[in-house]
Amino acid sequence: MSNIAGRVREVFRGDQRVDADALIARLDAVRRFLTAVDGLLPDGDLVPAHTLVERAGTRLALSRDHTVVALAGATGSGKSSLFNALARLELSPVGVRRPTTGVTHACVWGPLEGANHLLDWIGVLPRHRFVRESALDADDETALHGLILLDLPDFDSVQRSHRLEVDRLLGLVDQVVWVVDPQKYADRVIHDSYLREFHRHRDVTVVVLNQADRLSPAEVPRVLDDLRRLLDTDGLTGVPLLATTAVDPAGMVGLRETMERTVAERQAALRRLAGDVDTVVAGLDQLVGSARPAGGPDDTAVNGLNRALAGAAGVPAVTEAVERAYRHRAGAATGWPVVRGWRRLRPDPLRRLHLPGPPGDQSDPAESLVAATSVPDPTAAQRSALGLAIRAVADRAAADLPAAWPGAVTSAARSRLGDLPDALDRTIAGTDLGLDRRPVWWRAVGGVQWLVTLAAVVGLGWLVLGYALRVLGLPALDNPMVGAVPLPTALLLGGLLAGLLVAALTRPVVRWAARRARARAEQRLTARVAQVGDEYVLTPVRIVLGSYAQARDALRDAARG
Ligand SMILES: Nc1nc2c(ncn2[C@@H]2O[C@H](COP(=O)(O)OP(=O)(O)OP(=O)(O)O)[C@@H](O)[C@H]2O)c(=O)[nH]1
Ligand SMILES: [Mg+2]
Repeated sequence: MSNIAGRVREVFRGDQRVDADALIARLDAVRRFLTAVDGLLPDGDLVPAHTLVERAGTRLALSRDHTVVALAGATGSGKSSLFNALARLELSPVGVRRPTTGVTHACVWGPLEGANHLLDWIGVLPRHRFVRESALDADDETALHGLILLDLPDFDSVQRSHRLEVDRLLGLVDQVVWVVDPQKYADRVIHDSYLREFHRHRDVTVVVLNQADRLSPAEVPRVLDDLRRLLDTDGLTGVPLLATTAVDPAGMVGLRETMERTVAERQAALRRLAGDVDTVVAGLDQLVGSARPAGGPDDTAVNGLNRALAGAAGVPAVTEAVERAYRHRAGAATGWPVVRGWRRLRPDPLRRLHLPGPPGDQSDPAESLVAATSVPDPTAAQRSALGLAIRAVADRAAADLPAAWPGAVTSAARSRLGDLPDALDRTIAGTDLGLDRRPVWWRAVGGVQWLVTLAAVVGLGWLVLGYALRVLGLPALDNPMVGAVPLPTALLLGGLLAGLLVAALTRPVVRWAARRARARAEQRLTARVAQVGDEYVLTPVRIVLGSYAQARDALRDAARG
C-alpha cells in the first residue's frame, strides 16, 4: 500500500493557489458580463453564468473554514464504506441491496455549528448530519477538522431521484472524490457523463480505486495504470489517483492523507469556484469571441440610411414644393401689379403640405401644437427601401460579431421603427425651410413695377381726360412731346412695356433663386432627417455595440490570467 501512496504523492497537483480576492474579481467580471448582455443574448445561454454568480456568492459568504468533500460513484463501489472508514464509525448504512444509500449523509469533523449553514444550503437533512468529534480520539482527528464529508447516492442509479440528487450536489461541493471499483472503473457512464465534465475541476478532483483488496498486489498497479490512461483521455491528467480498501484501515492511509492536505490548505472551495468560472467563461466564449467591436455603423450604410429616410420623410416632395413656393411668392411680390392679385388667389404650394406659409400667414401650422404635415405618406417602395437600409446598417455594424449578436443589433436598429414616421413628420414640420423672409430685391422689383404701372395709369388717365375734353368741345390739353410721341402716350406705352420687360427679366432670376432655395431647403431637411436617423436607428445600434464591447472586456477579465 505504501508504494501506492508514494505514486499518489508524485502526481498530486495541489499546486495552484487561488487568491480569494482574484476569484471575487473574476466573479464580478462575470456579473458585469451578465449586466452588459442583459436582454441582448438568449437567456438560456446565460443560465450557467447566473447560477455561478448566485452559488459562488452564497458559498463565499458561508464558512470558508470548512471544506465540503463528496464521495461520488456507482452503486456498490464502496462510498458508504469509505465514508464510515474515514469517520471510523458506522454512520451510513452499507448493504448488499443495491442501491443502498438514497439520501446524502454528512459527517462533520469539528463543531457542527459552523457547518450547519453550509449543510442547510447544500441541503443535507439534519437527521443525516453527524459530528466526528469525541474526546477520546480528538488528537487523531484534529488534522481533519473542518472537513465535511458527504456520502452521496449512486449516480448510475435505477432511481432517478438519486441521479438528480447527485447532480445537484456535485454543483455545490468543494471537492469530489470519485470512487470506482475494479469491476466498473472503465464504465462509460462515469467517464462520459461525469469525469469528463469535470476536466476544468482537476484541482478539486480525486479518484480512488476502492476494493483494491479484491485485486492481487500485482494487478493493482496495472489497473491503476489503465485507469490513469482513461483519466488522461477524460482530460483529467494529473489528478490524484489512489487505491483504497475500505475494509482495512491500512488501505485508508492514502485517502486520509489526501483529505488532511485538502482540509489544511483550505483551498478547495476557491479552486472549485475558480474551475466553475473557467467552465462558464469557456461556455460564454463563443457568445462573445475575440472580434474587436466596430466603432459604429460605417459611412456607406449610414448614407444609405439617410437617403432612405429622406425618401420616406417626403423630402423630395417638400423641396419640390419649396421651389414652387418660392416662384409663387416671388411672383406675387415682383409680378406685374395688374395680375398679381390673381396669383395671390392660388394656394401657396407649401401651405398645401401644411408647411409654413408665407410670412404673416395667420394660420401658420408651425405655431400649432400638433406639428403634422400633409406630406404624402411613404410609398410601399420607400418603406421597404427604409427597411433594407436599416437592415444594412445593422448587418454592417454586426459583420464581425459572433453569431449571437447580429440578431440583437438588428432588433436594436429596428426597435424604434414604429416611432420613425411621426418623428420624421415632426422634423419636417419643424425645419426652417429658409422662406421666412422676403428678399429685399423682391421689394425693389415690386416697387419698380408699381412705379411703371403708375406711369401707365397716369398716361392712360391723361389720354382719357384729353379725349373727354375733345368730346365736350372744351379746349384741348397742351400735351408735351417726348420726341415724336405725346407724353401721355409715352407714359402709357412706356409703363406697360417697362412692366412687361421687368417681368420678363425677373422671371429667370426668380427661377434661379427658386432652385437655390430648393437646394438650401434640401440641405437643411437632409441634415435634420439624418439627426432623426441617428437618434432612432444609429444610437440604439451603438448602445448594443457598446454592450458587446463591455461584455467582451468583462469576459476577458473573468478569464483566468
Ligand atoms: N472487499 C471489499 N469490500 C468492500 C469494500 N468497500 C465496500 N465493500 C463492500 O461493497 C458493498 C457495497 O458497499 P457500499 O459502501 O454500500 O457501496 P456504496 O457505494 O455506498 O453503494 P450505494 O449506496 O448503493 O451507492 C458492501 O457489501 C461493502 O461491504 C472494499 O474496499 N473491499
Ligand atoms: Mg452507499
